[in-house]
Amino acid sequence: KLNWTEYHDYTTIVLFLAELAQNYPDIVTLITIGKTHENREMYMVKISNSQTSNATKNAILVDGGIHAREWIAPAFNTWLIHELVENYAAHPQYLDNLDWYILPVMNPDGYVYSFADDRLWRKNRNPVNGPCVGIDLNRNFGFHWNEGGSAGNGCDDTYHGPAAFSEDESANARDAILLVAERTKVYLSYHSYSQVWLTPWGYTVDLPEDYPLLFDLAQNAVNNLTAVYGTQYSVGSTTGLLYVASGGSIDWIKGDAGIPYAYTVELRDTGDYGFLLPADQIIPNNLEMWEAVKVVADYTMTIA
Ligand code: 0X9
Ligand code: ZN
Repeated sequence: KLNWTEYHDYTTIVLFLAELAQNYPDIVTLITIGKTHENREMYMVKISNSQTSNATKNAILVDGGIHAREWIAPAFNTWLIHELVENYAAHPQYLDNLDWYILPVMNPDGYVYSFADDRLWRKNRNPVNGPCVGIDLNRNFGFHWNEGGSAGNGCDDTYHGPAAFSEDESANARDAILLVAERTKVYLSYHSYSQVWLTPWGYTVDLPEDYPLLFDLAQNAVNNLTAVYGTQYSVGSTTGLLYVASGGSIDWIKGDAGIPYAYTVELRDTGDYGFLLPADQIIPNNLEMWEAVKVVADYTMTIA
């Protein structure tokens, strides 16, 4: 049993997922999707109500923790899993009409390292580059890889790696995502911090042709989020609001995997604490973000 009054290490998170799968066998499947560089098991949680199962439900894919130090992202994802499953009776429509695939921690090695050694670690832990360890997994995805906003120097925090999908973690995520991509309409990639809801593209200042649709859904989601505590989020494209960054997960998700509504969401805060978001903000962060996710889920049910 997990709580959300503190941040949890990888072992504790995995234990929580295993228990949930055991307690709710008709709803939760824990899928192992491969091992990390340091040989940790990576998990994708499938949440699907077998009582209402059919082959045509739309699906929502969620990840977090691509960047190790962004602890609020796994903390939201585990809470989202909890809410969907253990609070099913309060909102059965979200499981009766949708399937969910959640990758709560996409960079387990980095996450463990950020607990044990360096709280501000970002990359994975592959020492491919001599003394400087790690590849930025959010520069390693294979759609317009290495086309700007990523580093070729292995000592840099945005090092894109020796090739697209060179890393175990990004390759495992790619393979697992491709298996479920067809029915998946929405992808939410949780990061922190800065309170922005970003659309593709990251590799170019050009906007996707369906940008108005992506923008409207995001803006509606953010409006309901803000209604909870007044927390402000900005909506826009990655290059419009942040910077050019190629090799990011959402670009590949939209450009290659063909999932139309692909977003990067940067959670609390705007810099007062930054990556060191105090644990007493986990629950408020999660409650307001849940309102946004519900808007997305309601919409996803209507996509043909
Ligand atoms: O730079 C990043 O990877 C993300 N920001 S963070 O501060 N969490 O590192 C933004 C990623 C935006 N999406 C793409 N680059 N496609
Ligand atoms: Zn990040």
